Amino acid sequence: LPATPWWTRAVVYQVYPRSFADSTGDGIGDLGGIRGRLDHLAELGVDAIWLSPVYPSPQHDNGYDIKDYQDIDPIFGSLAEFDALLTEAHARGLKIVMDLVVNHTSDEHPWFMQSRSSADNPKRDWYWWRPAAEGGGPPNGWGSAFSGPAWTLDPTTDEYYLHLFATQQPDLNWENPEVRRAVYSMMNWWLDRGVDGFRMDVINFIAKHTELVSGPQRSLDGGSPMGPQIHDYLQEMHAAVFAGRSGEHLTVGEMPGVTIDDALLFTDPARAEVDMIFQFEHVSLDQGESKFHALPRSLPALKASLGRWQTGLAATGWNSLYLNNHDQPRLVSRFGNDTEFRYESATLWALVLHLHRGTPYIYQGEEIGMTNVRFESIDEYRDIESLNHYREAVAEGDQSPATVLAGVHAMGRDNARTPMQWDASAHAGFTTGTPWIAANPNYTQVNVAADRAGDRSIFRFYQRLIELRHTLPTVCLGDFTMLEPQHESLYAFTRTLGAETLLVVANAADAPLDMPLPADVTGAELLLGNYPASSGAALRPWEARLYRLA
Ligand code: TEU
Repeated sequence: LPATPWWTRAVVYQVYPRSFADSTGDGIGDLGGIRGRLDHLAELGVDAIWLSPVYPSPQHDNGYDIKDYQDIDPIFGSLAEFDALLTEAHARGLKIVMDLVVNHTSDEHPWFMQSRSSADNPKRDWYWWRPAAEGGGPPNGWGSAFSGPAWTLDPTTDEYYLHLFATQQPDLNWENPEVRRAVYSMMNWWLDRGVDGFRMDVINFIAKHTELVSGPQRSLDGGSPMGPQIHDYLQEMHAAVFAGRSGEHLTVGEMPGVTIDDALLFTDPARAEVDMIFQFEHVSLDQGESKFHALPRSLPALKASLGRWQTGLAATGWNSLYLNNHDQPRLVSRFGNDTEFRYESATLWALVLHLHRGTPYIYQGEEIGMTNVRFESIDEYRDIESLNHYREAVAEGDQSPATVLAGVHAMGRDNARTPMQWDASAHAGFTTGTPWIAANPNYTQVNVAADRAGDRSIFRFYQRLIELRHTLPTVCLGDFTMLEPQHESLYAFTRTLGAETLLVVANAADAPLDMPLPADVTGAELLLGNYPASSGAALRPWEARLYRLA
């Protein structure tokens, strides 16, 4: 067997600290809360934790707006508490991967406060400042991901600054080598402290298409502002931060809008850029004119997309595998049936995803089948993206407020951000205080304690999947072949390594599927399934099976 990096055999668990566990009673999750729940993660069996941002922040975007890269926000704890978390995690064999948010800072970061203070400040060029376009208005037509223009006029110097996200998230100018050096030195500081890698927020956006930055009015229109210098920056970062180290790190770049060809360049180990990326193709298929206009879902389209990425990165590079995270709706609500077949469809997608080739990511609560939430009023929502969208769309008046709210129900990011459901006690056992966002009312049924006590436990199913990855090289490295790509409800594929072939068959539908399986399973061993053992060919609603073929 080829010697492959540790992350080819690993499963990563994403913690969104604000919503995971509150140890102080202030209603906001914190590092103490995570420490108190490390056994949950160790028992699940994951190899690494990716922590969404815990740095000091005004929290306009729940920590993705950072004002100090080398400290911990007091709402989450302190550096001492972080060190304790790291030590305790490492003692359980869990690595900790930090979120690296360096496309932008908070507008309260001292760098930006200096930059905005005068046109000749030494840090002026650390951000994107431009005069108004000829005839007035923003320098170009780019829109912010959170509604409105991507440029804000700053009265101090009467120039605009660029922010691809919120007004409070000004973009750093990576063309300035001082910016790059400052970021690398901060990364080295965290690695020296013992962290095990970085998940890099919108890292492909750090390189801007300069022609568009200064150029004519042109909308971003869901396209990518990524400039060609991106590969130079990532190679430079690798050389300055990772090259001299042991290699036991993980780097995963979040990259909206990239293609398989881009991904091949980013993840080819010979190019020394990043280990893997989060791509967005499969989570964009059901988005219409905006992410809040959900389109009907198509299993053949989803299979075609995920299958293309499997094939595309088979010989070179590596995939990361996810169906939800803190920005996406809950997978069981989006791709499954979160009422009648919640257990079956949650485990079906777990089996399907974890048997693809790549590194699987579990988002907190996924391991117990947490669902989307439907708050009755927009006042119960907290996410800046959803709130801005609601305000703008209602003001435009093309849709009724109820229709706009329905879009938020289906696609809003708060679906993923309600408190982790630990047990049936008040606020799902997340806090003894008042949570910053209400718990999903279904916590009385859907919670860790109930799941683990039941005879159909989603948590135990994930445990088994992780165990399989840790023990069967074919799960990690086997070649992927999609079967029946056009079928409307059957998700089937094989994984082959040497003499061993694994078969996945899954019926992603509420109705049973009575057809011959796409491979001969005579004498095959059923390694895992989400229904009581059966030899029948018919697949029951949301039934999924994993066979080792004879
Ligand atoms: O997200 C980047 C991104 O492109 C989207 O997923 C975005 O969150 C939004 O949903 C677009 O519709 C990253 C972080 O994951 C996200 O939480 C941050 O808000 C964003 O960057 C800015 O830092």
